[in-house]
Parts: sequence; C-alpha cells; structure tokens
Amino acid sequence: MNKFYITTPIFYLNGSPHIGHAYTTVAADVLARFQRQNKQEVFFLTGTDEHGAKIAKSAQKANMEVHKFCDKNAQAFLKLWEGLGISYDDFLRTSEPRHEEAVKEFLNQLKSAKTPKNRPALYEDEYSGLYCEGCEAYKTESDIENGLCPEHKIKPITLKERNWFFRLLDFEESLKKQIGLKKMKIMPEGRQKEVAGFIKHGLTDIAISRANVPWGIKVPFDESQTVYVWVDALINYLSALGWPKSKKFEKFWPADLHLIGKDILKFHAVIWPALLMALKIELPKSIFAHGYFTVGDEKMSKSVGNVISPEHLIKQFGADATRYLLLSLYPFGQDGDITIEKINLKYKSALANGLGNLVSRVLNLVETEFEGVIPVAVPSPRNLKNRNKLLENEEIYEAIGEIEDAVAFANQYIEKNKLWQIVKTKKEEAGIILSGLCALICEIAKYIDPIMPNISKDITDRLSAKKITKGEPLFPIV
Ligand code: ME8
Repeated sequence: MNKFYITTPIFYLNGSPHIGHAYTTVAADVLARFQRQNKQEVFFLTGTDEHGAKIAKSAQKANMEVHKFCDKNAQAFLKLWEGLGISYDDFLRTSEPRHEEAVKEFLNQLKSAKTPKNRPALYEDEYSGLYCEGCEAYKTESDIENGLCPEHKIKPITLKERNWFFRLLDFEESLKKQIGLKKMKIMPEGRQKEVAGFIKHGLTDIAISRANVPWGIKVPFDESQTVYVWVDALINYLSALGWPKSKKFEKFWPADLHLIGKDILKFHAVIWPALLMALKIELPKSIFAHGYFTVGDEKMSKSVGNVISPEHLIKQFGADATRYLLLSLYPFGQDGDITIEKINLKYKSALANGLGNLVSRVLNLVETEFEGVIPVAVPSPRNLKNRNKLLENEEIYEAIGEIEDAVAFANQYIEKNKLWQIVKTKKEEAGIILSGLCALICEIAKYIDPIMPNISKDITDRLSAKKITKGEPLFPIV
C-alpha cells in the first residue's frame, strides 16, 4: 500500500472560518477521499495557526484572554469541518505542546546547521524595515502601494529590532536546482515560473525571530525572542507527524501534496524548502497553489458587505451540495469570481434539475413501470473513465465537468426518446434503456463519491434496494 500525505494551510485564528478556508479544505478533502478510494494510506492534515501579533491583538480587541480566544475560534473551525464532512486525520493547533516541542527542536538544529556555502544558517542582526501584521510578513517599499499593504489595506508598522536571521540567500542555487529538476513539483503550470521569479528577484535573508511578540514560541537559545510566526506555522507539517523521530514521520514524510492558496506560495515554495534543506530533510513532493476568488469582482470583506458564509451555504444547500458548488464554479488553480446568485443558479441547473432530476425520473419509471426492479443487466451507455487521471492532477473542476456532461447526455436522451411514453408502448425496449440509465447513474454515484460522499451513498442505496422507489428529491428546491 502506498502512502499519501496531504496538507492544507493552517488557518489564522483571528476570526471565524470563511468560505476561502472552506474552499481549500473541501478540495483537499476531495483529493484525500479519492486517494483512500484508490487504496492509498492517506494522512490528511489541517489545523490552525494561533501565534503572533495579529492574533494577540484580535484577542485583545475581543476582550478575551488569548488562549480562550483561540479555543473559541478553533472550535468554530472544527464545527465547520464537521458540517462539511471533512475527513481529516489530524487537526493541529500550533499552541499545542507537541508542536512547541518540534519547533524548539527545529530551531536548535537550525542553530547548528550550515548553508550550502558552509556558513552558519543563522546569524544575529538588526532588522530595520516594514512589517505588515495582516500578512505577518516583512515588506519592502516596493511591496507597498500608497503607503498601505495592498492585500490588507493597512499601514505596515516600522520595526527596528534585533533578530535571528536565516541565510536564505545562500540557498539560491540549491533552490534553483531543485525547482529545475522538478523534484519538488510546483503546480499548476505557471506557478513554477512565479517561484523562479521570486528566487531571481526577491531573495533576501529573513528574520526568523521577533522581539516584543510575547504570544509565540520562545527561541530555545534566546528567550528574549519568539519564533517568527511563519516559521512556527510551516513546521506544523513536521510536528503533526511527530518529527524528529516517530514511525508516522518515517512513514508519511515527505508530504505528497501541500495544497495552498496562491497568496502563500513564496512561503511554501521558497522559504520552506530552504529551511528543510538546511536541516537535510527531504523536500515535499509537490505544492499546488490554487487561485483566489473574488465575490462580485471585489475582495470578500465585511466592509464591502459581500461575505458569503459557509454556514449559510450548508444550511441552504446541504453539506454535499456546498462541497460540489464551491468546486464547480471555476477551474481549480485559476482565479474566479463567485456570487450567491451564481451559486444558486448552479445548484438549480447542475444539481436540482440536473443530477437530482435524472435520478428521480429514472427511479420513478423503475418503481412505477417495473415494480421497482431493474429489468435487465446492461452496461452503461457512457463510460466515465477519466476520473482517476483528472483527480490525480487536481483537475477537480474538469472531473465535475465530466459528471455534468454525462448527466446532460442522460437527461437529453430521456427527453429525445420520450422514455415516459415508450415505456407504455414498447415496454421491452424501454426496459433496456432504463437499465442502461441505471448503470450510468451507478457509475456517476461512484464517480462523485469523493465530492459528495453522502449523496453518492444515497444514490447507491436507492439503486441497490430490493424494491427501488423514487424517494425524496436529492436536491430539493427551497
Ligand atoms: O495564510 N479564495 O492563513 P489564512 C481562495 N496561517 N482561497 C482563499 C481565499 C480566497 N478568496 N481566502 C483565503 C495563512 N483562502 C497562514 C497559513 S500555512 C503553514 C500558514 C484560503 O487564514 C487559501 O488557502 O490567511 C489561502 O492560502 C488561505 O486561505 C489563507 O489562510
């Protein structure tokens, strides 16, 4: 049995989970379920990023003690993942002792590590420059637009403090080589060029500790400093496996797939591999950075008033349909625009009037015209054979497209041949057609299992009942 280690980003706990977090996590869940079906031993990791100035300030603003604030928001993530049927194997919180231990070990090893140029990987220096607390990242003047961080629309703070630095620049050649050799695959196409661009133009040594940020993990060899929250966070991919020594680590490392949004590509495809190289730890096999969506062509934000809440979608459409809808609106990997109207329309066309209608009309004819028994064993009139190839390449949108084509084919076939009429006049012929459609629905049910596991089971159960009945609508219109 092969193994498959898949991760999502660990999400910041400064607020409740939003639909962007849901988007990545549902996609990771689809890929994890698919790999399990393909008999891979899967370890699916997600979690929360809890340290740093941003979260400490949010807790203060909420007038809560920071641990309590994190507990409350971590619960909101757990609740949402339960609501969406996320089948994670581990949920790591960076405030857990198991993570703190691994981070301290990592920092200690880094302290004695050497760069490819045989220099110490860490050195002490003064950082003097800009820092955006929204990104939790150091900024240069060229990153700033009109005095603001373009992503968070806040003014970066000016830092002047003594820190520990990591000699990232010494890793330039090694990074280029790894990326050139495609040992660590960066996907989808185009992102690799982006990373090559970062390496060519944007490498500087980076501060890996902060002074005056009490909410964090202390640097083990310098208690006046806390570990920079991004370094703390990236180590979650190791700490969850019990690094440095554990059976789980031996079994599952390197990660097969770090699934992330494009906003955090540099951290994952440049800083993370350099840190791993410094410690001579194998690099992840692949990184997939999906696109970002806007809502009505604007960044989703409370102030714009265009927030789509994942809880609202689950309440309106159910968990399975929400999973499907999130991934069916634009190709995974690209940017897209979503609105509640587009989601509603897609629900009606693809699910209620598409798949739901197909299942309902076929099972209805089996129930009423053939006493609930599929008349003959015939193969499906259409082969859905591309799923494995598509999902192995994270082409979730294209896989959904293949289902939608098959559903449209079957619904058009029923209409063109007026199946509800020939069932009255040419019963035998209608029985063969209907049996073929049942075989196709059975294939569709198997196909959609990683995307809509409950709907898939529901359809399979209906089809395998001794006496088939139409049953309740799969996707009611409310
Ligand atoms: O960056 N469209 O956490 P975060 C698509 N803690 N995906 C979106 C999105 C959108 N509009 N908005 C957010 C962090 N996302 C760090 C990660 S990992 C070691 C540390 C998703 O809470 C997408 O996956 O800001 C993005 O990368 C992530 O949320 C950022 O989550």
